[in-house]
Amino acid sequence: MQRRKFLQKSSLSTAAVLSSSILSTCKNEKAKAAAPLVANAIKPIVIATWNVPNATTKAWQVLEKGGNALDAVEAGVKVEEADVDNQSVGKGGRPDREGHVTLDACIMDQHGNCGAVVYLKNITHAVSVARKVMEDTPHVMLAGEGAEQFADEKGFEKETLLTEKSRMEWLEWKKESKYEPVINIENHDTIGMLAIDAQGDICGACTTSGMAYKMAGRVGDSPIVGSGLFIDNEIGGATATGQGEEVVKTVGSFLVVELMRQGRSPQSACEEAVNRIVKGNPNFKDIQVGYIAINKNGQTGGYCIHPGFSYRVYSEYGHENIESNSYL
Ligand code: SD4
Repeated sequence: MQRRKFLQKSSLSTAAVLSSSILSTCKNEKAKAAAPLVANAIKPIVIATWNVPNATTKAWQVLEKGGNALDAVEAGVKVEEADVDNQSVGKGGRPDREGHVTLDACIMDQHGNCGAVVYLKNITHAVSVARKVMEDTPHVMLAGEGAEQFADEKGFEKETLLTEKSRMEWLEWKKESKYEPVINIENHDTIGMLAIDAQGDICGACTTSGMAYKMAGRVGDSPIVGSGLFIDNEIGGATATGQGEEVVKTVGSFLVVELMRQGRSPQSACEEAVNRIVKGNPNFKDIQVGYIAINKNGQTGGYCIHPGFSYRVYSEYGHENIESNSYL
């Protein structure tokens, strides 16, 4: 029932999207820019990569009380960062091939402000350090030792991020030392989250420990604004999961948002972004990438290369895990 209501509401808001795409065909560029994208908007709403009910519930609780989307996405992804059983993000993450857990994260607000940390060690809540970079520095990204020093100055607690479980798995991996990313190993993982608050503002966050057994120093897509995450408060937002190198090469999340700007639905935009990765890539069957997106109306979409990726949506019309459609 909840799902039906959710879908009905989603298709209701299609009317608004349709009117905006009709407008977008008119010759007057100014009229195009003024397209009423927010009629019938579903808000508040939160969407996150993978089946992360605890994270989306946390974000929803912030939104439900009238909190803003930035606080919601930060609070939501922090749940996964703190969860030692989630071995793709935060504390408990799988290490690089030298046994170090290094975190990448970014956050973006409704004004186009963003902050990111890359190759951060010893701090669980990388997303909160990223937010401090955004709010308290003149920069958008801090890396490695500098990021850790900044976190220290801001009072973040230092912790050992490598758990016994992840350490034992790494020691096992070292016996063969083959870097072969496992498709859908995450099942709930690197978390990318997008939210629209009651004011209609869109914000997003993305946080990860990166690909397991990556080379020391490797940085993926997740902290790269435009690749792992992108928000344009007039249009919508997108975020990515999976093999970051492919997302970076196609500037994936920015691409999804730009396609929505051109009138595509979130679903269609995610599909095109996956197609860009697949097209002309003989190795695409060895790669998993998944995108999720939301537009200003609260319409959502997701798409991936391999089956097995899902995303979670929470709005007043329901809280559900949606199996993403896939290229293969
Ligand atoms: C990365 N995109 O570091 C991240 C990893 C990931 O599910 O999403 N894993 O490339």
